Amino acid sequence: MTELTYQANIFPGTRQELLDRISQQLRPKRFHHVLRVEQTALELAAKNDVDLERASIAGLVHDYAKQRPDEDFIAAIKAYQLNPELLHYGNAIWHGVVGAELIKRELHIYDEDILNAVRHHTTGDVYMTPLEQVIYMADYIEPARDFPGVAEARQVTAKDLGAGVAFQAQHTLQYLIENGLPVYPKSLATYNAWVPRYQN
Ligand code: DGI
Ligand code: FE
Ligand code: FE
Repeated sequence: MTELTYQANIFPGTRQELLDRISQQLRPKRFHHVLRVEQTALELAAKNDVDLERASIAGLVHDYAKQRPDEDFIAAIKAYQLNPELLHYGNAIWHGVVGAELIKRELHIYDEDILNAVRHHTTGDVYMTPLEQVIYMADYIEPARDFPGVAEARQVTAKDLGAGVAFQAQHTLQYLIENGLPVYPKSLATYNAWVPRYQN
């Protein structure tokens, strides 16, 4: 387990202070998921030349808002004048897109690469920086994830981060459609941007 010493003042405090803030927001099971995502993100970051401190912080905060009540998200969508279309979705979409706004204001993290990694960690996006790709994939393949295909997802991602993104985009869209769930437009855009590109 890697415990980074933060040096870049991206979060105004120590890693332990960030852990304390996050553990106040999350039940233990979710908190432990977040720790595993951080570790997986550090591994993917090292392999893909991504800044380790940003990978650690983004991994730790990516689900910061996951256990907030719907009213908090609805209030934030209105207060910060986010796209009103968001009101048609729910926690699955809000905890990333709206969660980033709460992280900015409550944790004083202003690094846009980190905030975008949080915003896009559930749906992906057409363009994703290497850090955004690392967080999107770390969340999907952290060691406790157990779904049919996770072993292949880990193999593909170890070989090529972008191919991992394509794998997840395809399988998530498939899952949503098979279960009759609403597809957030960005999830479809992610599929179109990434999946055909990786077919050979
Ligand atoms: O927060 P986590 O559980 O760690 O993981 P996540 O943020 O990737 O959320 C995964 C869930 O989000 C999974 O159940 C599928 C769902 N999801 C992803 N894209 C969409 C979506 N749900 C809806 N309704 N629409 C989407 O486009
Ligand atoms: Fe999440
Ligand atoms: Fe997560």
